This record gives sequence, structure tokens and C-alpha cells, in this order.
Amino acid sequence: MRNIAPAISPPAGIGDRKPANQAVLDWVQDVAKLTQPENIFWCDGSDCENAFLIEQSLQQNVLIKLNEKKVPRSYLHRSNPNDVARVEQFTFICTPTKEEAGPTNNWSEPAEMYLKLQTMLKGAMRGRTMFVIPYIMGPADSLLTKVGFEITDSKYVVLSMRIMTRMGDVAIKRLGDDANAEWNRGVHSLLDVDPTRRFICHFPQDNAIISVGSGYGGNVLLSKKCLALRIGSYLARKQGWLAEHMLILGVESPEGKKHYVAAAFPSACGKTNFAMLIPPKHFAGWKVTTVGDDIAWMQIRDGRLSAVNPENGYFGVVPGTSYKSNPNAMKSIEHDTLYTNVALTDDGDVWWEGKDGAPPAHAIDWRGNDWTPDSKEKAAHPNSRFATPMGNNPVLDPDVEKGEGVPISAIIFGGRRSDTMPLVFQAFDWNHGVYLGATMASETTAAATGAVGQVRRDPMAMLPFCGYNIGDYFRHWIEIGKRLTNPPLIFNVNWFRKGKDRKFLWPGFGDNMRVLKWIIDRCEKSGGAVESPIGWLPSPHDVDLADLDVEHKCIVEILGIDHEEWQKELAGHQNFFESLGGVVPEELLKQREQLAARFKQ
Ligand code: GTP
Ligand code: SPV
Ligand code: MN
Repeated sequence: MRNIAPAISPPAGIGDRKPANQAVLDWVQDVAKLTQPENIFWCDGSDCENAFLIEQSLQQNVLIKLNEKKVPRSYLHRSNPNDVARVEQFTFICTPTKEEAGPTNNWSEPAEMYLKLQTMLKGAMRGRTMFVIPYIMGPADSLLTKVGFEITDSKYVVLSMRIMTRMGDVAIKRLGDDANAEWNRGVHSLLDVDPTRRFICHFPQDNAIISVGSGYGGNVLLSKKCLALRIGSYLARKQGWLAEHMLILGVESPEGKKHYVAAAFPSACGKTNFAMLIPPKHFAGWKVTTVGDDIAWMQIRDGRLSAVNPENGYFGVVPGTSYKSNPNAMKSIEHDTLYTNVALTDDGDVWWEGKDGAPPAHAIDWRGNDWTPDSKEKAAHPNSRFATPMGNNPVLDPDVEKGEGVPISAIIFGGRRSDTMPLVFQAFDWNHGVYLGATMASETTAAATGAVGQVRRDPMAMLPFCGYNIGDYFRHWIEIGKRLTNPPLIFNVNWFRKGKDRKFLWPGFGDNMRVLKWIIDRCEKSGGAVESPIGWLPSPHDVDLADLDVEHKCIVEILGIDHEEWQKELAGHQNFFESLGGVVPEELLKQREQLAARFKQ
């Protein structure tokens, strides 16, 4: 079956980097005893190991080599068509009590789930190679950095983890040989890629993850959503820091004054694009740099929030990426990139909906079928992705490896809302900002299986990623605020509001710089705003709109609020809080009352 390849036998010197740590060796033996692989391949992350695995993947049709001239050292992978996105309904937080997992997570009793998974994993790697991947999340010299080991029977996972994490010797060295050292245990097996036997399970109290039945992205790169967000958020609460679904960007003025901003937008709602934006011509001398595009780990330093990106690469949405929308992403994925589920042109190039230029007259679509511009099906899957090392990014921030992180001046929350939410507004204070995050909503996207375009509450863009009780998570945010003497200002943005013609009112992408500039002005105490029931709103002359080809009435519409829509929104907040069954902190309930009262004034 596709993507499930037989065992490989590496030559001497490859696949034999066994760590010295006895706890790791014992765990690997236990998993091998259960899954019965043909052999064990100990990864070291080296170039020759990578070259060998790519060679094997090409032979076994796990990868297709792309045209070396057009996209050097790059490959295409096609996942099983039943396996193209995260599966939230099969994602579990298996804490000792259901209360710890809370009202927004699927929960199962840990012993029960371990037993069920062990039954599925019994003999699951027969005839296959079991890979052991050592990796760290976070810069090599950061106190926040975590060690993980992922066992997998997928070469695609190994090749992706080498891009997405700092993998190999750096992790083995960091772990050392103390058998009591803290590290994350991740087990992944494709099984038979059957959606009815697909489970992504977290055991935060054991720092363990087990993922079966999938070969796709966030389900199987256990470093990412599973460790850096779900287990990460659980550890963060215990240890007094924050693990968030946020990009981190640097923004430097022509005078050389630099701020860092973190922004939480739900899946496929614009983090990668915002993190790499190129300011419009009018903003000559302004520069945006990327620290991270998906995950931020933030700790308190000198009374401020300080953020690191735990990842080493970007697993980004491909469709819609072009030289017009995101030139820095295009340059990042021109070489040394692993593509998943895009279309393949007849000359060995990649193609997707929204790429620059005319569509090819013929291509092979993401499923492997013939495709022409007349086809009804999309050539690339809407959740097709690139995995590319952050070193490819032309605007990578120089402080991305800094262990202490970068100081955060502003936090931005934002969703995909065709109505109600204005382009940007500012919270009155920290707790009001926490309320904005807690009540965020967004239209669902192809990043998770299920209906697309349905508005749902997605607090802090963490609904699918919070590894514990969402009420405790809100409480944790409030407590962090109390410890900050110099807290970031908190904002809300919406790039996706539509007019009566159902078209986006705001051009987005590079023009989001105009909003970012207002946010920076507010941080610098120089930006104007008017007080409104929902927070500080810029009036049209507070935002730099020079050279922007948008009608004034659209600007007024997108910067404004409609009181009728907001009455519905308020009811939505109340319904959401009630649906959580009494876990919402008093402070946030009070925020809701105050918001409602401000509308009545
Ligand atoms: P994940 O990787 O799933 O967490 O997503 P992300 O938040 O990084 O989303 P990404 O930046 O990849 O954007 C997802 C989709 O939104 C793409 O199709 C983009 O083209 C589109 N998009 C991003 N920014 C904007 C914007 O400012 N305006 C509009 N209209 N679309 C945007
Ligand atoms: C997301 O869905 O938020 C992603 C993609 O970043 S995945 O890694 O597949 O979860
Ligand atoms: Mn994401």
C-alpha cells in the first residue's frame, strides 16, 4: 500500500547512532518488542543519512524527485487521500481525570487508551524499519528547550522531522546519559492508514504521545502540535510559561527601532503570511523579520514576555502562495523543500491553485490522476503543505537562535470572520485582552478534516491544541498577566471581513503592514484611537493608508462596528462560556458583563 514501504538495510555507518542513555534504550526495546520491526534505525540527522533515506524513499515511491533545475534538492510526497489533515475528533488528552482534560478535549482514561493502542501496535512494524529520531524543540542554548524522541515507521516523518526540528546529535548530547533526565516519548506507526484506526493520543502526566493510523503533518510530526503545543501547554502551566499557537515577527522602523510581536490566528488563517510580510512601497525602510510562523514559547524575563520559536522549519499552507501574496515564502520553497499533496507538472515542477502564471495545460493532481485546467477537481489539495528549513527564509530574524528569546511588545489575536470583527482594535488592558483571546472565533479551514467555513469559537487559536482544561488555561493567562510589570499590549485583527458583494474588504498580505504600523504606534504611545464599547479603535486617519487602492467607504466599513452584529456576537460569547460548563474564570465573566454594559451606555 501507498506510503507503507518494506524495511531498508542501511550500509555500515548509517542508522547506528545509538544513544548512551539507558532510559531511551529501554524504551526503544519495549516499543520494538511490541511492534516487532524488521530492524531499528538510529537517526543522527547527518547529511549522508538524509541522502540515504531520500534514495530509499525514491526507490519505494514514498517521494518523487522534482526537476533539479526548477526546484533543486526538492521532493513531492503524496499522502493517502483519506489522510490529508489533522483529525480533531480522534485526538485525545488522556489525563488521569476527565476534569484535567476539560470540556474542549476528547478524553480517555489513560490505562484504557494505552491498552487499546498497544493492541493496535502489536506487530504493527513487522517487515518494516523502525526509526528512532532524537530531536530538540527550541534553540540549542535555551532554558525552555525540550528533548524528544520519536519512534516512527515512516521515512517521510524522518525526512520532515529533519527539516522541522533540530534533529540528531544535538539532542543526544543535550539529553546526556542521566537515566532520570526529562524527555518526551513519541511513538508513531502508520499501521494500515485506515481512518477508523487513527488516533492521536497525549499522556501529559507521562510526557508521552502515541499516534497511529496517519502519515500526515500535525498528526505525525510529533514535535509540532503534539509536543510543542499540547504537551507544551500542559508543561507551561505547571512551570509558569506559555506555549502558544503564535507566529513571532520582528518589525524595524527606518530609524532602527525594533519591536517583536506575537500573533495567534487559527490554522490556515494567515500566520505564515504575516510572519514574512513585505511592507508596501510607501513603507520604505520598514523591515519585517520572522522568528517563527506557527508556535511561540514565551517566558517571563525582567517583567516582560520573551519568546522563542521551538521549531526549525515551516510546515506551511501551499495554495494561495505566490510572488504576489508572499514572495518570501516563494523564495523559501524554491529549493530544499519537501512538498506534500501539490500537483506535479509534466516537466517535474510543482503547481497549485493561486501560484503565479497560467495553470499548466496538463499536470498530475495531488491524488496522482491526470489533471487539466478543465478538471472539476483541484490540482493541489487545499491543505497541501511545504516543509522547508527556516534557514531558507530571506527575512529570517537574526535572533532566532537566541536562547533567551525576543521581547514581545504586542500580542495579536485574529480569526477569519466575514462579518462583525473590525480590521483591528486594541484591548483596554491585559484581562480584557485575555477575554478577546478567549472569545475568538473563526471559520474552519481545510487544516482539519470536517466542514470548512463554519464559524466556531477557537480561544487563542488553541482549541485543537490546549493540552488541559481550557478554564485552567484562561486562569493561567490571567495569572501570567499579574506577574508582568511590562506586559505586551493586546490587539485583535481580522483580515477577512467581507462587504455586501461577499468580497474581502481589505487587500491583506503586505498591506497588513498598515495595521502592524498602527499597533507599533500604539506601543510607542504615538498612535491615535477612539474609545468604543469593544476597545480602542483607529479612525481612518489613524492608519497609514497612503497609496492604498481601496474605496473610502470600504475603509470606514472595515474599521467600524455594527451594533446589531455585536449583540449576536455577545450572545455567542455567552453561549460559548456556558457550553464550557462553569470552568470560565470569574474575571472573564466580568469582562463579558462589562462589554455588554458598554454597549448600553
Ligand atoms: P497553519 O500553518 O495552518 O497554522 O496556518 P497559518 O495561520 O500559518 O496560515 P497561512 O499564512 O498559511 O494562510 C492560510 C491561507 O490564508 C492561505 O491561503 C493564504 O493565502 C490566506 N491568507 C493569509 N493572509 C491573508 C490575508 O491577509 N488576506 C487574505 N484574504 N488571505 C490571507
Ligand atoms: C495547523 O493545522 O495549525 C498546522 C498544520 O500548522 S499541522 O501541522 O498539520 O497541524
Ligand atoms: Mn498551525
